[in-house]
Amino acid sequence: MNYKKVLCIAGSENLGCAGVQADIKAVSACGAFGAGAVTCLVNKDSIHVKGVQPLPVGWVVQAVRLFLDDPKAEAVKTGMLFTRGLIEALAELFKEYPDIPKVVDPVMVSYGGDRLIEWDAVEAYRNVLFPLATIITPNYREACLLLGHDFGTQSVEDDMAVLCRAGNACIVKSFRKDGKHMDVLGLPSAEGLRIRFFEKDYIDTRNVEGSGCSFSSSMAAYLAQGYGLEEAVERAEVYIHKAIEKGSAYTFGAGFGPVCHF
Ligand code: PXL
Repeated sequence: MNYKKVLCIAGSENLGCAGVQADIKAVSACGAFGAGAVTCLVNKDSIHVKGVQPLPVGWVVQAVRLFLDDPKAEAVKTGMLFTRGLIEALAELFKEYPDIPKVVDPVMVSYGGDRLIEWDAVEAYRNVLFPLATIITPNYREACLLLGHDFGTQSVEDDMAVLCRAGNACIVKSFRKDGKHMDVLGLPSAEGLRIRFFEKDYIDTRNVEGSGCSFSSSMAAYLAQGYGLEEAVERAEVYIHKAIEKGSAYTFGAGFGPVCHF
């Protein structure tokens, strides 16, 4: 038998709510084999990030290359990359592996509002990594940072076209409009960009730390198992909704707690 392997390239987060810890739990819960190439070490409590130690770019690139050459991955997911140097180096590396589906979660801010990226790296995402991504998964705040204006105030369709400009699909998470909560999916096709809205019942909980990490990782797990992109997105939507619902029953520290992965 063969494992369906997902390589998660992401930060390590000491509480186990977000980052590579969350990624591997989500991948496991969704039926695939989760591996982690750690990009940086994050120290935080349940509210704030207290410190970030990036690992050397060459070290991270070596970890990724070793996995992609042997044992090889059926899908890759990127999370917190933090520096422009790492984003550029990974983009160069990914060009050698064009056939592996790549979920790029452009992690920029934590739920507590702390910065998880160096500002000059936002540009690098747009210029070099998005063109190589199968799908990008910004949350609402990250979509605004990528666009340079508030997402969806003028035209959702126009903003999605910008976010999908490099040929990648995109799902913007947690967009609120007219009292509704939704994720907005843009799927490029020969007939143009197709937009889908996933409307959601709002779950009133602070246990959403790492929900973005877990969502993108679950999508990568489904892609690794051979589901098409749209079905992988649909399954990831169901998974994360259940994980947030279950997680809402728990208490975890004073601030933002985890989703319940299993
Ligand atoms: O949830 C965003 C996130 C992603 N990756 C790492 C993090 C966090 C939030 O704190 O620490 C490593």
